[in-house]
Amino acid sequence: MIKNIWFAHLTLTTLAALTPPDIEVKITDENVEPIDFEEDVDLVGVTGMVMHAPRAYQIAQGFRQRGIPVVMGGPHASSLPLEAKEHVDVVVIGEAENVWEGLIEDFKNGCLKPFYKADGFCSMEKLPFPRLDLLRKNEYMTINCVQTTRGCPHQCDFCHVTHFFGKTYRCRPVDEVIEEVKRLEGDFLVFIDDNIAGNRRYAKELFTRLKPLKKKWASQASMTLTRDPELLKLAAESGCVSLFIGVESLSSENLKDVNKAFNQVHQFEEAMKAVHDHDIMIVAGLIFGLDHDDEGVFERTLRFCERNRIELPSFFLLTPLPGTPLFQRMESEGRLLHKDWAQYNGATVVFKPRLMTEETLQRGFNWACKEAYSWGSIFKRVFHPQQRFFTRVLSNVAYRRIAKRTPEGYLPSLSRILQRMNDTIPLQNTRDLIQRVGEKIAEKKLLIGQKAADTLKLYSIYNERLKTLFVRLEGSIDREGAKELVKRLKGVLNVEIQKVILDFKDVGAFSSEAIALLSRKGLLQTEEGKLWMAVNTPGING
Ligand code: B12
Ligand code: SF4
Repeated sequence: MIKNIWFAHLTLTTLAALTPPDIEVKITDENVEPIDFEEDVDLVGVTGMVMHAPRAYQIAQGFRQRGIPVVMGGPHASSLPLEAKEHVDVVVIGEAENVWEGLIEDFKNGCLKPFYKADGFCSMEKLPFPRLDLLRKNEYMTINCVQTTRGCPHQCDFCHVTHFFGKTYRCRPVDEVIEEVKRLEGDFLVFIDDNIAGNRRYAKELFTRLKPLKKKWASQASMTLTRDPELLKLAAESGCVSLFIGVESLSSENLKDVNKAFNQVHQFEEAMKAVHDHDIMIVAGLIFGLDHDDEGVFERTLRFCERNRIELPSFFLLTPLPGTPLFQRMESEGRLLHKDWAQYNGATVVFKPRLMTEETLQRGFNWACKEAYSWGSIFKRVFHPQQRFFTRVLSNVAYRRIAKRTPEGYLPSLSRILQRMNDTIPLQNTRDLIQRVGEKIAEKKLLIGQKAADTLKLYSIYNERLKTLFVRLEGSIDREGAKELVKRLKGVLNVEIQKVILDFKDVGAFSSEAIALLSRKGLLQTEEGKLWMAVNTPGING
């Protein structure tokens, strides 16, 4: 499976390149081959993300019991060096470039220190080319990986990148990148940058210089790239065929919460189209479990992917990674379920979600992963007028194989209902529409199209913990709209929903018939403790 879609991280190939040439180096990537714990080695280095930590510690133990010292580095060890130190002999915090050679020298002299941490970030100039020759080339989709930048100009709360690299965004000299790319065999490569277009000037120069090499490449970029037509065009012309884009959420409130408001929900569809217009495949990163996600999020998100023909939806469960602002927040709110790092893998719920239970989130996520790679959904997403149809189908088939391993899920029972409760009802009868002024309904009739909205919008969120449906209404309500609203609300009532709160604050105009109907049906009652409760209701008598 890995062979079809995975490329190797540059971590160990980079370390190997930093190792003095008189030292023999071997790389074992446990994703593609077993570890030989009996191997004749003097020093072992292990790397790993948070979810790999328990396994990294086991590996360390396997070698340490033979008396072989173990060094650990990478995202997890750098975030929690004291924890890592309990399991290994030496911890490297942060980048290795400025400390690795010294560490090896200390090892030779028998004076290894417990921690190594560079004084600052390394220079991006003259970095040695990673030792790709040490990888089992046939075990990956490609081993042609190159890094052009480190860090990201943004600071999304859930992301480990800013925590690791601080607010820096560092670029390698374009000449050196081009030289490295030229040396690669074959015509496809992956730029493993976190955000290849973080510096527009640099990216433009890089893409321009790549053009004559006639390579095809894939990478990751933030949504901001889609707002620069010139840069997007250059990317495509320089051979970009696929981009991982962090869409994250279809809710602006969610995006604001995690410091990612630069992703503008109303521009998403246009942005996806712009990327497709350049024949670039989209791998969209989407997170479930953010604080404004309710049970409707799974289906809503999947349908968004289908409507926009996103080739490879990549769903993740929100995961508070140690070191990130999200982790601090969740920990201080007492919402972390445990610190079993192996489960911090983006596919297991490890915190208490706000609007649903852990179980609903997990099952809904499982459902979305499986459903996205059902044939039905694949067909909806892969038919494009653009080229590379077979690449699209083949990568979907590879993802489908992985999705099949996801445990059974189900669409939460309220999902369909919530879709209907998040809708727009058009206004039909404008005759006796009257305007709401502050707390009152004014006598004055309105001319539709001039002041009143010609729709009634429903924004609904279900809080599974409180078993309460919150419905915010916006726009204008005529008699037909009120009837439809009553029908829908009565339809949602089932044993799970114990309370419905209707918020009329953003309703600017009502017809008197609508008010009469809503009041007759009890939807304007403001008393607490009842099944229905209305807030911000209009002053009915004007
Ligand atoms: C490429 C990549 C991927 C690829 C993997 C490639 C593939 N196999 O197909 C894909 C897209 C699939 C991927 C997936 C995931 N990834 Co990823 N990925 C990266 C990325 C962008 C580059 C990794 C890389 O090669 N870096 C370049 C090397 C040179 O840097 P480095 O690894 O940091 O190593 C340096 C130092 O850390 C240190 N060092 C590291 N290890 C060691 C060991 C020793 C002994 C020493 C001395 C030093 C040392 O020295 C190196 C040189 O300075 C990183 C981000 C990043 N900037 O690193 C994220 C990153 C590693 N991924 C991350 C995450 C969370 C994931 C996922 C879990 C996402 C998810 N929720 O599903 C999955 C997990 C996949 C899996 N099962 O492993 C996080 C890890 C966070 C954490 N704290 O654990 C990172 C940091 C990105 C982020 N947004 O926060 N990933
Ligand atoms: S834009 Fe992407 S890489 Fe940058 S901080 Fe946000 S999530 Fe991380």
